[in-house]
Amino acid sequence: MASTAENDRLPASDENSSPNIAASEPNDQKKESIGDAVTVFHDPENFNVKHPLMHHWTLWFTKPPSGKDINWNDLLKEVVTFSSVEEFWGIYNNITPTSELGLKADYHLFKKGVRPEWEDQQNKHGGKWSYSFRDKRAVSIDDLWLHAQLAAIGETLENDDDNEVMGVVVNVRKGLYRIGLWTRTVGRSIEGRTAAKGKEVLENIGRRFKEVLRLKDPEVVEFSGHTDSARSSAKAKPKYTV
Ligand code: MGP
Repeated sequence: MASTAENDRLPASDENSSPNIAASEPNDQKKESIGDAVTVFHDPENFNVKHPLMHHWTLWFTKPPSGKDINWNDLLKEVVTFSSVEEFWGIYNNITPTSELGLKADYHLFKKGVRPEWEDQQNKHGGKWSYSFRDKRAVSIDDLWLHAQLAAIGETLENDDDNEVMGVVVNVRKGLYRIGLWTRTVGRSIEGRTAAKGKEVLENIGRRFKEVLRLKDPEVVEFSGHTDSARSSAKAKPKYTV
């Protein structure tokens, strides 16, 4: 595990895992209702059965730059990889909340094996949905970032065969927090999928993301391709909106 600690709470250690689920006392009725599945109720004393996630996920951190000429890639640090619900909560409960990070810091939660960079082989044809929360004091950024992470690891942002979601990101900037969702494609036609279907898949993901961020209808979530972001920073015209 790489050390990126900005303070003692980052990164987390596995011993601190404190599952928040199924925390109530076990009883026979519960044992019956869960049938043969191996769950925490089978070992209530040690409480050590883990609930696997569909994918392994890696948390990354972008350190705020200390000087002007620091390369973006040098600031990006891998923190920890996990693959169960319990490990997620253990990490979540022991890292610095977004609201306490310095300006220019980011958290990135990506599928294991994907670097949270445009250049990664699995990102280079992709893009991101994103929304900027401009009233920093009014927004519960820690809750929203938690919801975004739970939606990603719980696989509720896309349908089973979409294979689009790469990860989620939160940026702390002067005057705004931004939460993004990176996708593998920009909705073009790929094998077995027309361009129209690709666009529909991406827009459905965008709509689910908008719900996760608790945004109202008039608030607009924008999608841009990474090549446009790389070329023209934040000024690129969005490709889709929901
Ligand atoms: P940003 O963090 O996505 O947006 O990119 P921010 O901070 O709101 O700034 P702005 O540029 O949109 O106004 C900030 C800068 O970090 C980019 O301009 C790039 O120089 C660099 N950067 C960000 N990302 C995600 C990448 C990346 O994936 N690869 C590389 N090489 N640089 C990146």
